[in-house]
Amino acid sequence: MIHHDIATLRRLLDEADHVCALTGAGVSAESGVPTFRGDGGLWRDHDPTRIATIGAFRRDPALVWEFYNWRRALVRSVAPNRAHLALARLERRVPDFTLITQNVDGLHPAAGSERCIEIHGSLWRVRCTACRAVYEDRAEESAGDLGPAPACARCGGLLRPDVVWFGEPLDPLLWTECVEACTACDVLLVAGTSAAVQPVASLALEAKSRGAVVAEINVEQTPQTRYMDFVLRGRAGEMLAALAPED
Ligand code: BJW
Ligand code: ZN
Repeated sequence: MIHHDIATLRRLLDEADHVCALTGAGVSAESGVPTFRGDGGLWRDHDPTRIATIGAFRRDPALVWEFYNWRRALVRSVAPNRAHLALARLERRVPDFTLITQNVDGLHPAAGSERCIEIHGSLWRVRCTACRAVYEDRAEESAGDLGPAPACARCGGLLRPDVVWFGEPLDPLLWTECVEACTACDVLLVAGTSAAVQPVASLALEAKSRGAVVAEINVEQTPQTRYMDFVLRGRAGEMLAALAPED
């Protein structure tokens, strides 16, 4: 049976020792960051899920960099929203809290989340396709725009965003942390994700099979809705603020 009652879920969160949250692009939507799928997902005429691939980068690195430069500039101009802030508050209230985000925008850390696994990487790191050097890079002076073919300071190789594209493996250490957190948690909140991308989507079912209470927070139904114990149908900002209200 699926519950829809915020007060009951809030009580479960108050009583829980181990809580996880898994977030996706919908959590940043209220900050003005476009999601990948659904309305408003297009970048110019391109489907972002076709640009965020290693194949696209090999074919046309300048086009892929144009997309990432555009996103970096966009994210620099926005701020964390009520959803990010509520999850940062929840972390401070729960004895053991792990936030797993698929988002690469850095808005969870910016909101004050300290234990945040950015499992698909970060817009604010780049790495060299030749020597694999990794650079933290916020490009203050260029407003986020690294140009069409940024070069490695060490070897001159082509840099790429340090994100995980389709067909690429996740960082194995971070992935192990995600699985451990989801198998040990009492409650898992799954917010603003279409649950379409593996292996991250499997974490919710893993948590459920280990006995966690799983709750979906989304404006729409997902393929996982029917497995949920709680479904809060609405915007992540409003729902998460109700689950973790300000003192
Ligand atoms: C709101 C809201 C509001 C809106 N409030 N809600 C098993 C079966 C089939 C395929 C595979 C499989 N295992 C692996 C695959 C292949 C592939 C995959 O999953 N494909 C499927 C699409 C079919 N997976 C991979 O390739 C992964 N790698 C891998 O498995 O490696 C294996 C390997 C091992 C060894 C060697 C080699 C390989 C990697 C996946 C990487 C995904 N990368 C991206 C880009 C990251 C960089 C970047 O951001 O630029 O990650 S793609 C994109 O999708 C991005 C996102 O993190 C990810 C998930 O999207 P998300 O966050 O769910 O966003 P949306 O837009 O889909 O949904 C938004 C949701 O919010 C919607 O539900 C809205 O309703 C909701 N919403 N406003 C609340 N206000
Ligand atoms: Zn290099």
